[in-house]
Amino acid sequence: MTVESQGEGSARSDVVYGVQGGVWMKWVAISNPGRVRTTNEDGALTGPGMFLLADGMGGHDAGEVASAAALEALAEVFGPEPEDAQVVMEQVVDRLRQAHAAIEAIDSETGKRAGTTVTGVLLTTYDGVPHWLVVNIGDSRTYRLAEGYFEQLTVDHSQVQELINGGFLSPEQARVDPRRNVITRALGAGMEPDADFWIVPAQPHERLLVCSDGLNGELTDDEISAILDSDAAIDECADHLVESALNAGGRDNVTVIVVDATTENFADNW
Ligand SMILES: [Mn+2]
Repeated sequence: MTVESQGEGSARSDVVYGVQGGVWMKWVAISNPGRVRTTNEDGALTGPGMFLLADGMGGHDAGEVASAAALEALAEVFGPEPEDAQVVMEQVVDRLRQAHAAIEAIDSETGKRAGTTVTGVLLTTYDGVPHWLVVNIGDSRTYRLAEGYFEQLTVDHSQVQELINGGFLSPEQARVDPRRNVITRALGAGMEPDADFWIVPAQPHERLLVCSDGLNGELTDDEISAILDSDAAIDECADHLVESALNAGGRDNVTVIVVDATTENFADNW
């Protein structure tokens, strides 16, 4: 398990390979502070069958502590083999509640309340078959590209998402709306710590992207999809995504985890 370094600088993992529960995976994570912020409050946690990201808020003495606390709590869920999705979900709910209480107790020098989003996937089984347990609280995102079809697996907890649901904004308008950074759920920050979950079957070949809003705030879904849906290897894709977000302004910390996963033996396919 690796928690990518947070704080001042940029962090980039090597491409890592792993296999768990009949799913072969390779992944890479990059976390960049962006071009405006002096600190990086995002964090990433990766290991075979666990790809999670947290985007902290509240300033450097609060946000990075909050995102790290959430990821450290969730790291304890990780086991050597995938477990039943329902069991894992209950463990994640417990860990998120504990992290929420710890984050609410953080005493920030800035006076801003500490908080963090969390999103990503954990490999589980459902009816004995590999499934991804997708988790989200806040406005970080998990996307999937499979069979040429690109989709956001999560739904943001944000004010603009509620306006989209009500038909008042299009996703394109929401991306530039001044209210776009207002989130409605988080760990800490005096908010409700209720995460949403989805259980989706692992595909024969799929590419997953877990990202903070520093990516999708700068790039449209079409732009993200075009970069992911290429013959490029995951490390090239991850570099391209982060560079594109920086070139578009880099106004927030940008973190991406890109995963290729297959239920077929990669010795034959990769
Ligand atoms: Mn952010």
